[in-house]
Amino acid sequence: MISLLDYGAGNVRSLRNAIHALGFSVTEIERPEDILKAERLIFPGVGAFGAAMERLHRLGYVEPLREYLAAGRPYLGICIGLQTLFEGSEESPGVAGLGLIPGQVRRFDDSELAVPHMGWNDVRVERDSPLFADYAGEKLYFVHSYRAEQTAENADWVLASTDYGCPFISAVQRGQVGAVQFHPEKSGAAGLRLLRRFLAGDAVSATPARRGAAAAPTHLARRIIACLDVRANDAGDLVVTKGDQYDVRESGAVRNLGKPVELAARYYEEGADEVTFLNITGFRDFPLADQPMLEVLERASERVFVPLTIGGGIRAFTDGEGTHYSALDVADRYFRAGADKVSIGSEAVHIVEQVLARGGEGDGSSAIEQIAEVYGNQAVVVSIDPRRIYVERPEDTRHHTVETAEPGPDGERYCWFQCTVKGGREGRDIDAVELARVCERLGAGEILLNSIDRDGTGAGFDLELVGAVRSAVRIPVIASSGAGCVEHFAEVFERTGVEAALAAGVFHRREVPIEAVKGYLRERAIETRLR
Ligand code: 1PR
Repeated sequence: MISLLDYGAGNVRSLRNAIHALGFSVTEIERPEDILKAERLIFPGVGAFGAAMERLHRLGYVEPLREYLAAGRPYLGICIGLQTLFEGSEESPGVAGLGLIPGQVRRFDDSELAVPHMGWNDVRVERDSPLFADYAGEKLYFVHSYRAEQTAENADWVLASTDYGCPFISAVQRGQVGAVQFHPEKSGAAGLRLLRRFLAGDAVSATPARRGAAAAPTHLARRIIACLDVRANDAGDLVVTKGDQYDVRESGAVRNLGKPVELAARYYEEGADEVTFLNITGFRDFPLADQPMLEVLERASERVFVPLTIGGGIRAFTDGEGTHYSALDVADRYFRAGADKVSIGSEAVHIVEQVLARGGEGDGSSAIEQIAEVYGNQAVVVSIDPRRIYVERPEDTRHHTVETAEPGPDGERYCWFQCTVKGGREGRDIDAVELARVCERLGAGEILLNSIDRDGTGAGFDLELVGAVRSAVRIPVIASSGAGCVEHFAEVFERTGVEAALAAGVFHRREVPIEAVKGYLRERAIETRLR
C-alpha cells in the first residue's frame, strides 16, 4: 500500500493515475498519525516552497514527517518534495525546510535562460541505484524555477544531476529515502518505469544498477505540443475541431476531427511532449457547468503521462443562482480534474488593460496572480490570440511594431500584433508584446502564442510575431499556428529561439507525424526528446 501526502495544492491526480496504471493502490494521508503508519510514502510537492512548508505545519505533518525520514523509511519526494528536504529556499526566505539534507535551494539565473526550467532534460546518474535500474538515458520532465546545488556537505545524498545553465541536483537518495526534481508521473514510459521501481520496493534492493551516463552536459529539449481545440458540435457532442483562421465551421457545420480523449491518448503514444486542450467556447459558457469538458480531462489524465494544459473560460463568474466563483475556483477544478497547467486567454487581456490603466503594477487580485500564488508560476500559461494590423510607419501607432517581410494590403511595411478576446471575435487596443511583458510581471509562467492570420493555413509560424514576443520576455514561449511541414518546426526553433512549438491540423489529419517532426529536428541538431 502506497500512501500519498497530498496537501491539496496542484495536480496530484496524475500521480494517482500513474500509480493506478502501474497496478498499485494508493491511500491518502489524512491525519498526522497516518504518516508514521505509512509503508511507502510519496510527497508530490507542488507550488511554492513556503506555501508547502506552511501547509505541512498547519496540518501537523512536519514532526511525524521528520521522524519518518530520520528513521530512513521508504520515501519518494517529487519536485517540491525534493526541495523541502533541504534547509531552506531562496523562494521563501526565512522559512525552514525539513532540514534533512544540508544546503539551500536557489533560483535559476534568468539573465541568459528562460525560467522556469520547463520541459524534458537528461539526468546524469552519478551512483548506482536500483531506482534508475531501468533508466536508459531518456529525457524526463522538469518544471521548476529553483534548484538544489551539490556541495561538499550534501554530496553523499546526490544520486543524479542535470544541467540548466549550471548543474543542479535532479535526484537524491540515501537508503530508502529518495527524491527527484523531475516528475516521473509526467515523464512518459521512462518516468513510469522509475516510479514502478519505488512502488515495488526495489529502490534499495541489492540488484546493482547500471552506472549512469558519462559526465557529458545534459540538454533541455525543444518541446512539440499537440493541441486539441474542443467544443460541442451542433448535435451537442464534444469534438476536436480545427479552425481556418479561427473559423471552425465548414458548410455551416462545426468541423469534427475526432474524439478528444482518443486523440490525446494517440498523441501521447506518438511522442507528443505535452497535450493542450482548448475549450474554445469557454469564453461564453461557464466552464464549471461544462461537466463533459471536465470529464474529458479526467479521462485523458488516466491515459496521458505527459503534461496536460487546459484553456478556455478561466475567469471569475457568477452563476444563475448568484453564486460567485473566482478564476482560482475554476482553475482549481481543472487542476483537480487532471490539468498540470491552465491557460488564460480573454481574461488575460482584460487583466492587462486594468493593470495598465492603474499604472502598470499588479495588486494581487488578478486571476494570473492568484493562480500563480497558489499553484506556482509554471502552472499559469497565457494564451494570446493576435492578429496583424498594418501601418505605414511605426509612428502611426503607440504599439510595438515590426518591419515586416510580408507587406500589408496597401503595401504597408510595418505591422503590430493586436490582441483579441472571445476567440478572435473582438480586437482590443493592446499588442502581443505588451501583453506578454505585463503577464510575465504578474506571474505567468509561459506564453502560448497563436496567430489568427496563420491558424490552419499550413503556411508556417509567424516568425516575426514569435521573434518579437520571444525577445520581450524571459519565460518560455510556445509558438503556435501555421505549422504545415517538418521544416516549419525547425525554422521556428532556429530563427526565434522559442522553447516549444504547437500544432493541431497537421497532426489531426496525419499529414505530419510527431515522430517525423522530431526526426527532422534531430537531423538539424535541435535537441528533442525521443519517445
Ligand atoms: O479566451 O480564456 O476563454 O480561452 C479560449 C481559448 O480558446 C484561447 O486559448 C484561444 O486561443 C482558443 N480559441 C478560441 N477560439 C478559437 C478558434 O479557433 N475559433 N482556438 C480558439 C485557438 C489556436 C490554436 C490552434 C493553433 C494551431 N486556436 O489552438 O490549435 O492555431 O493550429 P494549426 O497548427 O492547425 O495552425 P479564453
